[in-house]
Amino acid sequence: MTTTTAPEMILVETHGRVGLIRLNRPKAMNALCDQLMQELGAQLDAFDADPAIGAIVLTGSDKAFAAGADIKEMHPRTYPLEDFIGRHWETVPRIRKPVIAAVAGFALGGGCELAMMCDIILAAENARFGQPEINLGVIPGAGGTQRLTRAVGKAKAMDMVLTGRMMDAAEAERANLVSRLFPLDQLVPEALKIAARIATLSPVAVAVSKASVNRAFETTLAEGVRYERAVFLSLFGTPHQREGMAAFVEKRPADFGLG
Ligand code: CO8
Repeated sequence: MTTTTAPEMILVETHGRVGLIRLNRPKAMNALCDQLMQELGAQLDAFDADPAIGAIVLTGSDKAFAAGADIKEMHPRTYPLEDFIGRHWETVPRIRKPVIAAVAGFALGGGCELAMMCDIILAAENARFGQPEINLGVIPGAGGTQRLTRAVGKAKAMDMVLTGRMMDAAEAERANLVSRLFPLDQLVPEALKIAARIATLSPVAVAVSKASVNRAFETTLAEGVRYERAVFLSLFGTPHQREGMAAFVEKRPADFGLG
């Protein structure tokens, strides 16, 4: 027998074919403790396995997406560490369905890293991003030095990581960390609309689009283009390619059989 406990630190909703996860530890600014990361990972896996879900939105509160890994939980740890690093942290990049981060308020440290693991970052005008770990005598540990550098370039990444300063939403959009900005009250509704649009499309094409763009961060241009070409050709073996192209030719909306 398996016993499952209801999550306590996340709120879960479904909106049609979109799964919405809200980080919900308001007293701790959504600090990412082990329990929260475990609950988040389990829910992401559950949405990924559910054919009724086509895309996922991950958000926090109006004040904080997440203010980082839980410093109170981390501070007594010594080296060598138990394996807490990465135990539940790599779920977003691992799952096949796209995850949209809808960031309002603080996205700091592990919170900024979690947002950067997502496939699209949307931000409210009050969003603030930062990698302040240097203030704690450590460095980012969930990809901050790598994903921030790839997103905003070396000069700005060094500036953020070495000084621990925060970037406001406008600077984050200018620096290409964020794809679109919205007024705070529009953030989650707009994220749900974008996710709903993605969720109407071919799930196979969506999953391989995510994988293919992510490949750009992991390989050379020539290898990446070869990978993309092989995946592109393989889609001609799917009914969705036939339906998508037939619908265009017949001037009608495509029906990918998603109900
Ligand atoms: N961890 C634990 N508790 C936190 C955290 C945190 N990261 N952030 C805020 N809190 C708690 C505060 O302690 C406070 O609790 P209490 O009321 O019990 O004292 C409550 O949330 C509210 O916070 P503040 O009173 O500080 O609220 P302010 O509005 O004054 O400030 C800030 C908000 C600016 C967000 C401030 O709380 C802050 O600077 N927080 C810490 C930010 C930070 O340093 N983040 C980086 C953490 S280290 C990290 O993320 C490493 C990631 C490595 C991941 C590796 C795993 C694979």
